[in-house]
Amino acid sequence: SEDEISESQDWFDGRNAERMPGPYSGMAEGKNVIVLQVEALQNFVLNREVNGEEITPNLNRLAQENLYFPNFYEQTALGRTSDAEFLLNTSLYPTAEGSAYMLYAENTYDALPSILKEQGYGTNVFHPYKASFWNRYIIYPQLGIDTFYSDDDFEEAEVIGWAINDEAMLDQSLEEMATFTEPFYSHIVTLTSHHPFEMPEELQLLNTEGYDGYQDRHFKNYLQSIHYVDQAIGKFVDGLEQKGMLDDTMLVIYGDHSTGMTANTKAFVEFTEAEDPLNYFETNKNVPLILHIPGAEPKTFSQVASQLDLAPTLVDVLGGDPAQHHFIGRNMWDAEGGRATFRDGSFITSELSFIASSDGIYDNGSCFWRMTGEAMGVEACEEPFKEGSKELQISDDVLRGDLLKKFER
Ligand code: GP9
Repeated sequence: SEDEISESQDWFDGRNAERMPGPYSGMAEGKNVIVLQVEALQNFVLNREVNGEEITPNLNRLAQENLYFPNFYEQTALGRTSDAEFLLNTSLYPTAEGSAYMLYAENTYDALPSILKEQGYGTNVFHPYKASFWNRYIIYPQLGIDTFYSDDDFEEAEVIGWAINDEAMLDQSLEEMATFTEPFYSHIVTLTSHHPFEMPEELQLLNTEGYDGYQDRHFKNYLQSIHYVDQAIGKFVDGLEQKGMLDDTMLVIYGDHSTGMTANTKAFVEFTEAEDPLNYFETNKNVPLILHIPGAEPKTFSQVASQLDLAPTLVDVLGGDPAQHHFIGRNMWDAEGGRATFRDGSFITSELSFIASSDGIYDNGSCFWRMTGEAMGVEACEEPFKEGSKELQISDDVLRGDLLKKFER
């Protein structure tokens, strides 16, 4: 309706009026952009050892040598991997039912690839699976993706789980990228570390003694799988360096979503100290974000940020103006205001965590003071809850009404 259009437009105007250039504004202008979205990569494996060996030595090094957000959260819903892509590209929330990729594939979007295309970028996605899965081949053109390299576009290689292994996939993607006209935007969506994380014997290179019991097999498999993917990522980044491409590339690495391990996976709960509901909630939503911006000094950012914040933040670093677009997320350099709101209304800020009740009744949710883990009355969480709920509503209105087509540009 007309009312919805003007309400949403006003809301975006308000959000845009708050935007400020970040400390790396324009620093990667004209650089290539490679976004490595890693299947089921969670933050709890970084900087941790098993039997004295690092699980993710390459990601640990990359986090240390670049910009690292250890308090970064995933906001996917039923659309899983596709929701993470959607959050990255549009800075809108996933849908509560179904998935945006399936329900709104033909909408008009104000998406990162389209924006970069206007700045002269070639845009593409590498994902070695069926092009029709998650409706990708329908929505990608709407997001501004020129070329989609899907299963048939990769050469044969050993299949692990759903597709050719990440090492071969990354290798082939790199060879292809090296032929691209610059600047380019490449979104790589990995797949080897997909649930149930089973790896061939000869690629189980981590000593997981102590995690081999029947109940914990899942956790053990996950560690092996992520250890393998870490090695593949290390090789990919070395390859970028050897080809002289790393200095001309803004590289973004993050985990798409949680592992699906529940509070019943004993080894996981023990390893992450996620015994109580608050720790489990926070650990389960926490994925790493690593940004390589050529010339930026290494730094770790402790603020809360989320997948929704990627598009506005990247546009700013790449020399565009996020205030000219319709992003719900915020600039993640803002140390104070960070909030990760999840599809069910739960949220995490630097001070508070709110776990929404499954009956949807606000008062039945649980509000915690994060510093101490102390439970608070729900009133303490009301303000950030309302802000997040408003964002969810705006996002839903935009999708249902295909409003981005109707806004005055
Ligand atoms: C397959 C991949 C599946 O293309 O996206 O990942 P999922 O969505 O099941 O995590």
